[in-house]
Amino acid sequence: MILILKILREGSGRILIFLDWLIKPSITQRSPENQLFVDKKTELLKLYEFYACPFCIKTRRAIKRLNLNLETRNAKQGDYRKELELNGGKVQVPCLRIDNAGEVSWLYESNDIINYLEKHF
Ligand SMILES: N[C@@H](CCC(=O)N[C@@H](CS)C(=O)NCC(=O)O)C(=O)O
Repeated sequence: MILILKILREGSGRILIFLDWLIKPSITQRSPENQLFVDKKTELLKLYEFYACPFCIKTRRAIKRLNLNLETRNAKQGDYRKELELNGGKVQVPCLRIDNAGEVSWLYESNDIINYLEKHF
């Protein structure tokens, strides 16, 4: 049963990736100076994600729409997964790692992440 759900989720993720590629969001335009300023700020943000997770696709789409150059980290396995579990508290994606002048916080929930990004950018 769990396996079937996983396959369905992975499958729907792949369909969403295709639709996301097909229907491009309109992208926020900035002056080069403003974009540079925003790029500097987004250096402090990292998005932990799975490639085909529907919630991550939604979040990545918002990142694209807001024209943010934000590093994404594949937490499916390996060091980033361990890092997320150990420091964030659980393996759930998407999760935004926010480095606020050396003070790190971990923001879960796609809607909260999108709200945070829309508020700050
Ligand atoms: N309500 C959450 C749902 C996130 C969620 O269910 N993520 C799944 C992947 S699609 C997850 O992290 N599962 C943990 C795992 O598969 O180990 C959100 O909107 O971000």
